[in-house]
Amino acid sequence: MINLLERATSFKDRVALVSNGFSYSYDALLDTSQSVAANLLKGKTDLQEARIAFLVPPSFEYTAIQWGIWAAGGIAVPLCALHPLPSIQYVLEDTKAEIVIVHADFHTFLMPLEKEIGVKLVALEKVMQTNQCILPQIDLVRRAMILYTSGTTSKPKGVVTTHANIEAQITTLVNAWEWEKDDYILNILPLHHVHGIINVMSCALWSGACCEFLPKFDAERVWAILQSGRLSLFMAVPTIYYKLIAFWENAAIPEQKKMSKTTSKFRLMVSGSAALPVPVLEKWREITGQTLLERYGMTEIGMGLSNSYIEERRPGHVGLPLPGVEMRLVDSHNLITEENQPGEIQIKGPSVFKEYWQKEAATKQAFTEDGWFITGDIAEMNNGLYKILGRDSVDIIKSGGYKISALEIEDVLRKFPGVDDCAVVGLPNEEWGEVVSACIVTKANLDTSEISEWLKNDLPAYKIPRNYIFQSDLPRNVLGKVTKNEVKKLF
Ligand code: MCA
Ligand code: AMP
Repeated sequence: MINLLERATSFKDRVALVSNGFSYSYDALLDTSQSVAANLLKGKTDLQEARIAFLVPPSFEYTAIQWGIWAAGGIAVPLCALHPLPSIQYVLEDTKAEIVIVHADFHTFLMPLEKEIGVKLVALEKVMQTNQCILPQIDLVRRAMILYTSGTTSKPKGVVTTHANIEAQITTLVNAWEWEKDDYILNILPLHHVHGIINVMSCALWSGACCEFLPKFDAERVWAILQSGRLSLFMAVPTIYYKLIAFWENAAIPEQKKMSKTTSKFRLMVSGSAALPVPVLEKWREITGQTLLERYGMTEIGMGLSNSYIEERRPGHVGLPLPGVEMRLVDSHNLITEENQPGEIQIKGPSVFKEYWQKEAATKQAFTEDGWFITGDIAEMNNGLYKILGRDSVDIIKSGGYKISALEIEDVLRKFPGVDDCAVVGLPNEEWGEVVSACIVTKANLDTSEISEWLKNDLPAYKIPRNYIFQSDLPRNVLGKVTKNEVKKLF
């Protein structure tokens, strides 16, 4: 049994998960995940890294399925509930998943794929029916999970982590942030990304703590839960803190006082996945008394840098490498050892992913010859702590904590009738970090709401441009390459 599941045997009747109004013990989670494993194995001794996709909202069922796949020797491929069918089809074809475990709410939506690509849909209830069998021994070096991440290629790449990678990602954080079994955390993040899966859910379950799911973010409901008194930890992306602050500001003064009083008792609140604007950190501190701990991570590495749990948490900075993480800053020629010199972050260590799924060349390109993972993020050391300065690629946009490839949106947008060419950029925005914006070259008279509606056939809502401009040509350099920094200035 992998260590995360093995540890759960000692937490027995402690509450592991709170989901849809019910509490589930560690014993219940283990029992159900073993049934899932037996139902998936169907007489086989080991799934031998078969890819098992699942489209299930954050819930007890989600976790039981993830653990069941792991216990049976499969690779878990969580699908995103916000994605339109073509994005899901891409993941299923790329992973060659033969089955998708599906929640009833998504069954009709996924049905066309049974015919289209021959994938088999299996109802969640069926795979959770009580069953038992002897489970395989799983070596930690085996592949455990594939998460899709956008990058500098149009199509997202599957980031493969092993059980050992996942364990390293979890234990680093459990130690650094002093997780304990009496902790209680709310999970409001999607469960197809590291932030929600590892930092929140898996760290809680490793520790014998409790994780409560709220599948859809809603500022009013989050504030109600934050005030319940049962939570000790909270983790979110900067956009969520921004939205919670806006809700607090609109509340009546007695309500504000109540909100502020309960949140001041939390043990720790963390922000990450995108730069935390200093005014957001300051406002949150003013209303809750909590200094957000900002950390830096990436799907390929888990968490890399973190401000201190005990010592200084400096606004606008991401702290130092976490224990077990090796980090260096490099510019085009040299290793950077001095303060205030920008360089690219490169990372080594047991939490770094194994490979991009079936993309040997891309995997090779992502590492230096001596094995450092090239993040593409630029940072500098500033008075003893690191500060993220930006990214080396203008084609990557961060909006609401989601990483978005401008190239992917451009590829779809170019197919819209009347679009001769286009360039997609991220414009700075207080609430979202960056907002997807499109500059379109056209001779036609195009309607932007029609374009947005049309794009939704292929792209999830968070990738749809919020600003459009029309131009007769795109700014280019002498080599003919579109200069995106010039495009940004056009808005
Ligand atoms: C939604 N809207 C947007 C965007 N998204 N507008 C501009 N830019 C966007 N990106 C609009 C919608 O169209 C809608 O507009 C309104 O906002 C509400 O939409 P809804 O979908 O309900 O939004 P939400 O539920 O409030 O979503 C905000 C959110 C979500 C909760 C912040 O974006 C989110 O869950 N983000 C977290 C992503 C995450 O976990 N990333 C971690 C990956 P209208 O009202 O006009 O219709 S990073 C990671 O894992 C690494 C390792 C790390 O470091 O952590
Ligand atoms: P992803 O792998 O999709 O989840 O996104 C990882 C990227 O998010 C990193 O490469 C950074 O660009 C960005 N990121 C994560 N945490 C922070 C942070 N605290 N400050 C700035 N950027 C961040």
